[in-house]
Amino acid sequence: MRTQVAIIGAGPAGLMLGRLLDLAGVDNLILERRSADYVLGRIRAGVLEQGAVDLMDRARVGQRLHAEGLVHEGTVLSFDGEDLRIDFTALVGRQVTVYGQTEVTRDLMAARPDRVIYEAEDVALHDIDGAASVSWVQEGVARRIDCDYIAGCDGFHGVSRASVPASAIRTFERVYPFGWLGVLVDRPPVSRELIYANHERGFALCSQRSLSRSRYYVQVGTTDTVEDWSDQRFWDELRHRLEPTTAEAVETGPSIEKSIAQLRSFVAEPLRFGRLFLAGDAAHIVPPTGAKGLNLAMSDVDMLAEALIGFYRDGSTAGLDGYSARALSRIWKAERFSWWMTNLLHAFPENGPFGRRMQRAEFDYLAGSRVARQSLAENYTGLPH
Ligand code: FAS
Ligand code: PHB
Repeated sequence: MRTQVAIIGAGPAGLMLGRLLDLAGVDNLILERRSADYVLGRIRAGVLEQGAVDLMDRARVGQRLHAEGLVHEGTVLSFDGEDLRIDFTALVGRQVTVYGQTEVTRDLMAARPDRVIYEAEDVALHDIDGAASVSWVQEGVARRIDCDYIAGCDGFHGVSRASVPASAIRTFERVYPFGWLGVLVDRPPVSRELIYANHERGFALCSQRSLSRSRYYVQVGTTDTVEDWSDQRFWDELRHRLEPTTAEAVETGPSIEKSIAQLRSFVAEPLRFGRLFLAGDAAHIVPPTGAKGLNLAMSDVDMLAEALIGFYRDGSTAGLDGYSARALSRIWKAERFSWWMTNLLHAFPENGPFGRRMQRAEFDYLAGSRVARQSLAENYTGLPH
């Protein structure tokens, strides 16, 4: 068997890349180790930048997004119960759209029913510097496909980055001393817009998936487990951390999903190794505070698709040769913003009273400076692809 591009991973990055290549007539095959249901069952991101919305439209899968997505013109930062609204429209003339990653994945899955192999076991990359190929096991049968290029879209724990010799790759990492406990509940959101709260007990986030389904998070310790957190304990802690009238207005209910994500910042350099390219979480991780993870995966794939299509359309390798530097330039700016938002909004007891005063001063500066709020709005709504 042979294809032009073998894509490893059927998360948002892999599926979007496959879709864009399909539309441009570039043959590709996606290999996913999990089942489609398993991939859809992972509850993750919730906010799309305009660049990601535009990419969904270019991929001709944006119909449901425009019908069901919620356009948000701003967000609220709350510091010890004091709220500050960041008005995206007034500050930068852009908005974000609340539309769950699960729905993005569902829309992309529906667009390419056949060229994804799910439950592909033991995926392995071969000869990434020469005659590249990928092998896997499917229903007990060993299979292999030759390809021109491999796109590693298999997330942080995938096989692609792990296939690169340690001497050829450099990584940068910051692991945060806390995690996010997330709860999904079928109750109306407490507010029209998202609320990011910094309380001395810890961070909290009020988000949403629709007008009848909400997503809430609280900062927890790195050793906490889901079992440590009954629904009642979660709702009590969330309310402690919100401005009192907001806390009172939270509609609680039984959690339909509850999970803990550890927070880290991570970047691998470079993003190309011969015929292998890395995109999405395979290349980088951001703490979800700035809602950048999914959006970065989309901008990586936007650039990689343009480079691959350019090669097959007119034989130019310029896009492929420039992909790593171009993607990393945007990745590092998103890493910075996500790191900055995380430091602004979480409790860092190890930083002591001085550290808390620095957070208060940052919040007061935002409250008093339109320019500071413009910078936050420019980054949150997304820098250009
Ligand atoms: P993904 O991890 O989504 O997809 C990679 C795919 O590759 C998976 O389906 C996996 O099964 C497959 N795979 C892995 N190894 C393989 C192998 N060896 N062979 C074949 N396939 C393989 N971002 C936000 O913006 N907001 C959030 O709130 C948020 N919450 C998150 C919570 C968690 C627990 C995690 C892990 C991430 C969260 N993110 C969040 C980030 C997340 O949305 C990612 O940025 C996004 O899923 C990136 O998409 P992909 O790069 O496609 O990687
Ligand atoms: C979410 O709804 O899951 C979400 C929203 C904004 C973030 C992180 C997560 O910054």
